[in-house]
Amino acid sequence: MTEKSQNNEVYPKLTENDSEKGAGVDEKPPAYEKTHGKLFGEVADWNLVMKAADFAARRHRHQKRKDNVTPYINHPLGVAYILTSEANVFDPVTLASAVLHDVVEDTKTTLEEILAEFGQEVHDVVKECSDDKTLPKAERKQLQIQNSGKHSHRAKLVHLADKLYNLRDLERKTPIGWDKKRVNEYFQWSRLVIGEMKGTNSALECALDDVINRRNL
Ligand SMILES: [Mn+2]
Repeated sequence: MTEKSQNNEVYPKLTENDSEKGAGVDEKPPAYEKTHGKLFGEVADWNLVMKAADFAARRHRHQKRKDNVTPYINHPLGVAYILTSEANVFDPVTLASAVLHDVVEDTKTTLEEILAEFGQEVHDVVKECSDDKTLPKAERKQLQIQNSGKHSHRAKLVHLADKLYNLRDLERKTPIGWDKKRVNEYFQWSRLVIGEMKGTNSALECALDDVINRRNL
């Protein structure tokens, strides 16, 4: 097989005539960009979200949810699925951030790693969604109420979907060691945090209202 025909198989849209502009494999003629530009974009988007899912699965691999049985990764994947299936959110940065939203808070993963692997935009959203675990729990909870209203739109979407997933979980099953009072307090605190993010996404906010109203606080 000649070198030229190999090139032609790898780049079928490139002309076979080397004397024409853009015939070399290292150059992409404008026509090639135009035909495949969108596909490249979608492929890159899918790859970002899948890479985030793979990364989160690896980092959360030893963790379980509060029932000590369910794998932790069910939660971030479920949060991302709430965004696509209920909130109509398909922005890849938001979805990748949703899948990664607990890796800094709950594993040894650093924000520097998120920046290096996923870029500035995902880094910024994950940062906004991560509590500072060096602070006492009561202070962290208070800070969520104070800060959630100042978050970016993407961080608010992730935060609302996270709360929706957690409240539905609590509604379904009381975690080990929790009594009714503690569950009710979690609902009340969540209602305050959510209240700071009104006007972000009506589907998420309606679903959150439903689950909170069912609780009869
Ligand atoms: Mn979470």
